[in-house]
Amino acid sequence: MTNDDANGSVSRRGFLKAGVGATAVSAGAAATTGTAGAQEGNETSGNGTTTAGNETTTTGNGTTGGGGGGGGGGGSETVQLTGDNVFDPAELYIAPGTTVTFEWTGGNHNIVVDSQPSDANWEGHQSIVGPGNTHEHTFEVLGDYNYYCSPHQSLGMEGVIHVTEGGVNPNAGGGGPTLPTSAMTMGVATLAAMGSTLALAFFFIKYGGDYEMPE
Ligand SMILES: [Cu+2]
Repeated sequence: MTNDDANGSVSRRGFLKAGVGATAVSAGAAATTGTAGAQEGNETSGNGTTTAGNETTTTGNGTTGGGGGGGGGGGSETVQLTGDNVFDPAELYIAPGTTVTFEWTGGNHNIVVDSQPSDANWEGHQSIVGPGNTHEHTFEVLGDYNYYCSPHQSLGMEGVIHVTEGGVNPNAGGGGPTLPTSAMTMGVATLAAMGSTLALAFFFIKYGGDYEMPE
């Protein structure tokens, strides 16, 4: 309706002016669209990158959460010996030099070291004690430490501590392929968003130019 009138009047008022104007508008549109595209690109790809970064960080958290260590040495973790007859957490990834505190929170348990690196010297806690007791050990040697509670081993009260560089859980890398996939999905969505934004910008500028031209 109004658009038709406007377009009609533009075409009636002279091709020459419209032609020159259209060229100018086209150039302007190209420039402006380019700017809009660049801005949009910055924003969207910035978001995309940030999201990907967050996800990567999440992986890091997962790794750190599993290992807790965070930096070699000085770190600390806690494993509880609970009334449910479990070590909590039963599996731990820590960096060398991390001190693990075992806390008896319920029931009577002990800590028998089943296996550990040949040059490690963790002795565990042979005597069976109850809530309120603690046992500390600083794990310096890389490798796996398997341990169990002798009264409850048959119930599955077993644990393992993995001492790895940086406390990294190598299995957490399995989540890796998921990240690029979602990053790619994000990238496609970003491109689609950019494309539609560019199209919108183009039409806005084009019709906006036609409106202003009649003065
Ligand atoms: Cu036990």
